[in-house]
Amino acid sequence: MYAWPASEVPALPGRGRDLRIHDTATGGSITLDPGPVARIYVCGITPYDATHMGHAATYNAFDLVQRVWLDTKRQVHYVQNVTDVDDPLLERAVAKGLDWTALAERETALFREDMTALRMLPPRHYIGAVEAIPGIVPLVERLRDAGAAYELEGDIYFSVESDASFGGVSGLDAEAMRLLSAERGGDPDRPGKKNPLDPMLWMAARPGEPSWDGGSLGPGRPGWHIECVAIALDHLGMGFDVQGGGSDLAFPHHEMGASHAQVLTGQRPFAKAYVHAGMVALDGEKMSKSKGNLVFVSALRRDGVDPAAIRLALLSHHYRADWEWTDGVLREAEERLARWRAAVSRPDGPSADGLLDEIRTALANDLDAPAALAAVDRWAAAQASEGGTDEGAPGLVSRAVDALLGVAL
Ligand code: 5CA
Ligand code: ZN
Repeated sequence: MYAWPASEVPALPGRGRDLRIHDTATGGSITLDPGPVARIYVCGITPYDATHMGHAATYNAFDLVQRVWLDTKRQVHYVQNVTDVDDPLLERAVAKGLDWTALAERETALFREDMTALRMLPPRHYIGAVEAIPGIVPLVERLRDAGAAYELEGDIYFSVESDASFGGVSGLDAEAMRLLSAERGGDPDRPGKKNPLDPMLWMAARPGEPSWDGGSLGPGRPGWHIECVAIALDHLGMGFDVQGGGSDLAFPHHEMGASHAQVLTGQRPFAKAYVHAGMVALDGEKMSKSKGNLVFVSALRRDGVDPAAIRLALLSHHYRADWEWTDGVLREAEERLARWRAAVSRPDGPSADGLLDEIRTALANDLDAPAALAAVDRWAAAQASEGGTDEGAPGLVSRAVDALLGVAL
């Protein structure tokens, strides 16, 4: 699928620092050493509703990863999927009386518009689950033929016991896994499974639901985790640098994905770092399509809110924090944007060489965007109070804020 247009990334003097980032699997920070081409896979949307602030916050985190790497003069090979067939999408289409493909296309188109407006750099490959099916089927067949998958009433399940390192991504105990599996798309209580946690790899065709040719698996559709594994292996291979998503994906999605890939290839790890963004809440509860407590990027844009202010609102929270969206968060971001724009609109100002270094240092330190904003705030405050004589400074600040934070001043 096509992704969306890239906003220009202005060139900056010098070179950024290598990214040190928190890895869920080890529970600590690691300095990534990606080589000349950094490889990242970020889990994309299930397109049954519009982009909300939680999605936007998660994609903002991984956009910063891409920007930090670009600033180290590396190429970035970024892959993102679209789960354009899955239970929640089919259920929503039935509830709304819509064709499921039309619903998926409409919401994916809106997501592209939101990402473009927020200046999120596009992935190099943007791949739908449906278009990945021909690559998924042989992987499921291989798992089954290797004894790592089994059939239950026509459906094919992955056996978590086939992976000795299962549990290594989330580090959760069996009881916690069971609870989360039931909450997040699994079916731990289905009778006949070898292990309650075993996830579905291939779902046999159900009456009234779409299905595809599954070769020796029979007609059906793919499970969720194998979708991302097939796309990541096809476009990035094993041992890529970062697997990203919100913290609700650590288990089961990223745990199961790592197991599938490790059993398939006999290699470890699937990803060198598993990076998870915190959850954005509204009125005390995680913002989610199923709960319906949502603030949409597109609705704010329609109300005339500047996308740069939305982006600054996202950046004002550390990506790993769980935080609450409020009108106050947006108001503060709008005020900050106005202060910054006033500061860079003057012909000269205080030197910004130190500021560029501060932004780079903050972002390389586990994407500390709030520290980067505080550094720009200090420069803008100095500009407002004393000003300065450096003619290159306002231009350098706008280029740095655009290139590293994705905010156009
Ligand atoms: N299609 C799958 C991933 S393969 C999926 O989880 N889709 S999603 O539309 O439900 O979520 C898309 C991304 O947004 C995921 O990374 C998810 O972790 C993240 N996300 C969802 N809700 C929130 C929230 N309230 N706060 C932060 N991130 C969220
Ligand atoms: Zn995924």
